[in-house]
Amino acid sequence: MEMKIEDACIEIVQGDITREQVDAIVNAANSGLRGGGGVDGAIHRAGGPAIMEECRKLGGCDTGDAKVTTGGNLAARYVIHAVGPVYRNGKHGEADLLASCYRRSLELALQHGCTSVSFPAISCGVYGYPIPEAAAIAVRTVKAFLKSNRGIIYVRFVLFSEDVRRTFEDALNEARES
Ligand code: AR6
Repeated sequence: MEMKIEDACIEIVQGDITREQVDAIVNAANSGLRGGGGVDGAIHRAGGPAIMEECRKLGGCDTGDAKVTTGGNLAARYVIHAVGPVYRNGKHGEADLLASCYRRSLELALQHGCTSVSFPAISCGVYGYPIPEAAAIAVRTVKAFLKSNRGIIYVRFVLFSEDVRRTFEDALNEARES
């Protein structure tokens, strides 16, 4: 499924983000940039040790922020490591922090000359964010960014499971009307 925004396009697909042929893929990292399970583990496994070598020099990353490394052996030139919030009850600034992850990732992608970026469902695994809320924030934030910035022409949400993919599609449909 896709949606056009100015000269750009948001696309939702189901798949493995490590296989994306885009300028940058976004990782759902932790604040130590130490690697872990989920999509983080998959990206480090597929991209090889060069990614962790750079991560070690970055001194961690605040929640809601992002940092860039090489893509190592991946087809993507860069990995943008974004640190999503751990979901508690929604009253600890989680929505703002999650939106900030998407915005900061796109800002960094622009600064590095990327025109295409793929995102996973940040915070939707181990960090426990309710998927419908996370999907609405993700889609809304990316749409707003593409409306007010030129340069990135292709943003893909690459969702691992069918239910998460469907939930992101629902959020994209809702965002068409707003
Ligand atoms: N491609 C696309 N999506 C994936 C892939 C993949 N290869 N593998 C998993 N997902 P999570 P978080 C989905 O837990 O909630 C790590 O240990 C997964 O199904 O990876 O932000 C980090 O080091 C889910 O929908 O990230 C942190 O400590 C989504 O990616 C912590 O987990 C995100 O799930 C971050 O937790």
